[in-house]
Amino acid sequence: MTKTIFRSLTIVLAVSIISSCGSTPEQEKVPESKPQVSQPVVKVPQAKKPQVVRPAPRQPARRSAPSRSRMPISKPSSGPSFMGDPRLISFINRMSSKHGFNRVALNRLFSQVRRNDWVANYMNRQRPAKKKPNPNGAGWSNYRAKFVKESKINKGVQFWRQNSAALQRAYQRYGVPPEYVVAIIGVETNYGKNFGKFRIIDALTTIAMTNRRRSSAFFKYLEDFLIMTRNERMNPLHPVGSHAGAMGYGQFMPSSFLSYAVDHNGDGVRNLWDPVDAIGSVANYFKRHGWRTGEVAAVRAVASGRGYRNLHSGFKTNYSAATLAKYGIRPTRNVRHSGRTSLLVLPTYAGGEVWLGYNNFYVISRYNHSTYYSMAVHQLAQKIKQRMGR
Ligand SMILES: [Ca+2]
Repeated sequence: MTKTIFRSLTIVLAVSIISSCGSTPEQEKVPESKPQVSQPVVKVPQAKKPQVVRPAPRQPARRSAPSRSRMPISKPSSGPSFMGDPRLISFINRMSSKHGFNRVALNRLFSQVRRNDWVANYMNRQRPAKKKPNPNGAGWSNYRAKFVKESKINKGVQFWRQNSAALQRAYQRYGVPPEYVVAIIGVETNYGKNFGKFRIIDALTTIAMTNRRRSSAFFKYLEDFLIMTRNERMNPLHPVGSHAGAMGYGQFMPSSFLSYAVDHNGDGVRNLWDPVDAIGSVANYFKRHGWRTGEVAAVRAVASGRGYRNLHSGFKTNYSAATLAKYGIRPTRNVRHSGRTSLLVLPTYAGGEVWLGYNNFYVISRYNHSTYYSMAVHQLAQKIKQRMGR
């Protein structure tokens, strides 16, 4: 997950877009400052404040290098090196003075880093998100069809069964139910099928060096990535990910890795290409963003009349029960929740659906700042849970 920025529109339609710099579900993400989902989009959860990592930590004796079989290794990109560019020299100097990296080693490393032309062109085509109403007015129907579908539900059941011990342990430790962890991983990478095909250090360096708007954000990701690979004893030339540098089963950006990744299988390293570590890390991400165990994330609502259409909707909204009642909106069932209540109006071919989103729905949106994304995760989670007979 990761970070990005975007402004979400209170209007549901608007929600469907904006890019973010995180991961995109199944590699359709568009890096932006805030994760946002747009159509093929999706964002990457953003870490709030990456922890400060101190220079050259000593590795505990039990630490071992992450298992290579779990981490796909990519080939270098084909473009030129950035060696000699003053911005790269300045970055290397900063990594040396701030974090104790060896300059010679970093120069050797960056002599092997290559510009990725596809990434440079793609990112430079991205523009800040603008609201664009879905032409057929059924944005949610289209989005839902991509992520809440039979194949994803079935694979989610399979992933749950294969990782039931890790999911149960994550539930005990972080209080986040398995179905939500499974659904995030399903939406982000189709359960590990689509990690992305880009060498991460090439992608991050290319964006930092070629994209004026995102340069400083991506130099920071690059900094965090190098700290990660040093801490976890990975070769920085090996990890593979999305075009924006999102990593592993849950598509964490490097800043989110430093803040939220955990060693859930206890082998001494945090490796997000390992499903067990990824499960613990997604659960920890939710817990740290305020997940409340035992509360419902969202519930379908009924609305009488059309007055509610004058209200803003989306994961950012927060209405009192009195206001919702005044506009004729009520939940279809009483559920356990606390904190905020967001009005979620989702345009469909059938004319639209009205939902109420609670605290845990908002927590899901911290992964990708989008109402559609969060509702897809919620509904996929519920479908998988039902199929599991829970
Ligand atoms: Ca581990």
